[in-house]
Amino acid sequence: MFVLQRAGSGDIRVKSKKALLVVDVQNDFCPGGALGVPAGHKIAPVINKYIRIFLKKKSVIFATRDWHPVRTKHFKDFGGLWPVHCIQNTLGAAFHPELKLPKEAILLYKGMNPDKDSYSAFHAEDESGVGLLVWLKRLGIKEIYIAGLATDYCVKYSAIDAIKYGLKVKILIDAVQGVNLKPDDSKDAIEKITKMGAKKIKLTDLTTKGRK
Ligand code: VGL
Ligand code: ZN
Repeated sequence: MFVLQRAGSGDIRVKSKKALLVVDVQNDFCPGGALGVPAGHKIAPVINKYIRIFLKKKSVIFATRDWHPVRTKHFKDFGGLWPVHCIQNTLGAAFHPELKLPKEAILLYKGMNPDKDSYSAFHAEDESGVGLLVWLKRLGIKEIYIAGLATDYCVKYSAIDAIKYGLKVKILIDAVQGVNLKPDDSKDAIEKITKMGAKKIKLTDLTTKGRK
């Protein structure tokens, strides 16, 4: 067992080679937010169930937040694709109130570079600047379960990177939602990452008796 001591929050007792990655479940990506995904908030209770399963197994849980400065090329006003969203330390950038993250979760931030779009959680880092890949290596994680927002951006690029880095990838199909700038974007994203080797799973695959 690997015990990681953390200042200010729970120690992490990692007994498992599997990790849960909760991507960008933030107010601005939920209905009413600056870039609201229509059913964004509906995945929070489902993710909470996954969180309880992973906690029970002493698996590590990561949660990313899109965390932008006021000026960034990511925003339409400065040449990018998106309306202003997830500005650092605003309510829009806060986790959705229904998401119940445990104190042991490792929080990661991304999108701070004003000159770049960065969607993948592998561009995210913790408050000390330690990135996701370093964390995964430290903890010996071989397999990552991905949930969150948005299917066609951060979830997609995180999955692609995870596969490139040699991890086994599971997409929690009942716990992701997409932006769909084009109507089929999320469907295409899932198709692409499953072709690359990610597997789709849902809650009952983990809770049904007789599982391996
Ligand atoms: C995202 C659009 C803009 C994401 C971030 O995290 O999926 N999408 N910024
Ligand atoms: Zn963003």
